[in-house]
Amino acid sequence: MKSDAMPMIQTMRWFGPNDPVRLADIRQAGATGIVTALHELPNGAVWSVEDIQARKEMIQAAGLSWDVVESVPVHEGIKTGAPNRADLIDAYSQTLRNLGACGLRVVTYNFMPLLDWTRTDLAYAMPDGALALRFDWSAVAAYDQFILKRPGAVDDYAETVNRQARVLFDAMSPAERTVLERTIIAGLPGSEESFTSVQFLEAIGTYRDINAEQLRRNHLHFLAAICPVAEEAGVQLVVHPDDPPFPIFGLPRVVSTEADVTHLFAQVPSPANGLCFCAGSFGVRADNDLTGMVRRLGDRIGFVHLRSVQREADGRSFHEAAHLEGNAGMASLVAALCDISDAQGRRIPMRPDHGHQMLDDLTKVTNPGYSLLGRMRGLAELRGLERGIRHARSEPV
Ligand code: DNO
Repeated sequence: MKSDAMPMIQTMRWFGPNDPVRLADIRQAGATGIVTALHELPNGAVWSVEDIQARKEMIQAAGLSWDVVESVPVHEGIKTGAPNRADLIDAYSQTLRNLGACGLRVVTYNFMPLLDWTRTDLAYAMPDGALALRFDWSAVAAYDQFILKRPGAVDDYAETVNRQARVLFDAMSPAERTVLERTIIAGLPGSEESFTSVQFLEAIGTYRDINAEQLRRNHLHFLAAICPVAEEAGVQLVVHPDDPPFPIFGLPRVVSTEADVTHLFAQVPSPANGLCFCAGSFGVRADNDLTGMVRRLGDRIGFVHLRSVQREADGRSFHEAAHLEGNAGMASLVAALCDISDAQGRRIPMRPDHGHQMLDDLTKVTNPGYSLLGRMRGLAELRGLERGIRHARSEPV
């Protein structure tokens, strides 16, 4: 028997004391760790040692450990390179020092302009009656052109998509149009930003002079400044990829592919510069070879989101499949994760990302993607998969 098995650390995301899912529920679901943030603080605020410590103790009192911070949001001023960027980076640095002082070791962030993750339908019915999250490119085009009315939007979509968008929009009731608008811009859990369409259009204007190349420069500027601080604080920063992994609403996205992240690591080689490997986000692009990416980027991966998307025919649209279904190829992905963690001799925290709204959760108010039972199913399937893989290799499990 091999003695070097390094099973993944099984965690679940928790949105803090206001989350309808309780810490005790997460413990019963089988996770040992929590992924959370001080969601109540505005972007850019310094997280104090006292606040961090209090949250950590609350988690420990429930018999769990706070394994990963998701996220310390990066202020828009850092992404756009605003005049106060240095002050904003100072504040971020102080938060990292405080997290490090409290024993937090992995901090997730993203570098998506304005929007974090985005969907167009939060209740897409699966054949078994469970509800999934869906991203429909024609619905994005419809919102962009007919509700947001972004100048030039029509040119960002193929002719066929524009035709479908028109048909879709014309068939929608005013109430359905409002739901689409709120779904896209009101902020999904963890996004920390929320807009009306008027505010969103105005905010898009702040990116007028920022193309992908400039956004990349701003990201590298942030990393070059922050990684030495993170190293000193004993913290690894892990970037979450763009979700979805391509530009939307004319806003650039620069953390969408293997080449994107390899560039970041080449330019800022600090060990504090890491990756949150999100299978669902990268997996929307058929040209992202998920298993190969895990094998090649393994030493940078500090945190893993396991989720599988089902890509749809137009190459942009997708919905969230059950964790072992869809396009991810979850078995080979988990096998690769076992290999890299064993080879490096370290346990990597994972969480079942999102889940269907199902069973009793269908009648409850839940955070989209973060109801308990669907994620519990996901965790159960994923931990069984890992166990089975390790058992088949005669590793002690
Ligand atoms: C969505 C999440 C993202 C993620 C951030 C990281 O479910 O994966 O909101 O937390 O992009 O900063």
